[in-house]
Amino acid sequence: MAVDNTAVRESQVKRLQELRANRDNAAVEAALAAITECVRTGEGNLLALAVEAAKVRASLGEISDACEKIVGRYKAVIRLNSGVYSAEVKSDSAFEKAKQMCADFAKKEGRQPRIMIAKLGQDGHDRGAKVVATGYADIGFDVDMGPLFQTPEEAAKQAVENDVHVVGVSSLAAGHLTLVPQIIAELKKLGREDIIVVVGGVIPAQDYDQLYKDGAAAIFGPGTPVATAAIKMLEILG
Ligand code: B12
Repeated sequence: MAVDNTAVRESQVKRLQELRANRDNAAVEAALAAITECVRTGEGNLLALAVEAAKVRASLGEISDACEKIVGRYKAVIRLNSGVYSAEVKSDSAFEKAKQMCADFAKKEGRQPRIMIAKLGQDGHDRGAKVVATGYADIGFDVDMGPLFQTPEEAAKQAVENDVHVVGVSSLAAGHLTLVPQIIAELKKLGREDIIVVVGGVIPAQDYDQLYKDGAAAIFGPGTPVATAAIKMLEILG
């Protein structure tokens, strides 16, 4: 089934507006203040207070914000391993070819090809991103791993600051039709249309045409061998 990302967002915004218009806002404020106080003092039962806030129709975002005022927002750190991929595929001919192309690129350009793997929006699936980040590093790419939950603007800024050749958006939560054009537009705003954008992850076949129209240089779905994607990217860069 196709997910219409814009329609989902619009219906969520509408439901939140209805929720806020039809509740006792003073009761919500009091319940949220009790949460903030509990987090500040460490006294009381936070779960019970969150349930009370939900009963008076506070949203999950508001409940999180009430905690965040004191403890800030949790930042997930993506940890990468290196050498795992190369240890497994030593004698693979595509892997050897990708390594050679990478070396040729470095000779010509004076530096390794550099890729930033980006996780945009609310998509928390980080396994594919980690797998490909490790694989490309073993092939010889310089790899930057963006944090989870970046906005397209933040990711484009990081890509430009690090002067990457490629941004690889890993998308598994159906945000690609919105987020990919946005990051391409942000790169353009920063004067770096030359940075190519490729997309990996779970992308339904019927969305490929639109993504190409939006400016994606290549799309790599589940099961794409890492070396095959690397060769394709190096061909595009070449
Ligand atoms: C594991 C998993 C989860 C785990 C994620 C754990 C984690 N830390 O990553 C958990 C349980 C948390 C989860 C949650 C959800 N999930 Co989930 N999940 C999966 C599952 C089963 C496997 C994904 C995976 O790890 N694959 C293994 C990795 C190695 O493969 P990969 O990511 O595809 O990467 C490969 C390629 O795609 C490509 N690639 C990927 N990224 C990149 C980047 C670049 C640059 C390149 C070149 C290539 C590339 O190369 C990789 C190697 O071949 C898939 C189903 C599936 N079979 O794909 C659903 C799936 C992705 N999930 C789905 C959904 C709907 C959700 C939830 C929204 C469910 C819910 N209602 O709460 C939440 C969303 C949470 C969030 N905030 O993101 C849907 C997405 C539907 C869509 N895209 O239209 C899927 C497809 C299941 C389905 N059939 O409906 N999920």
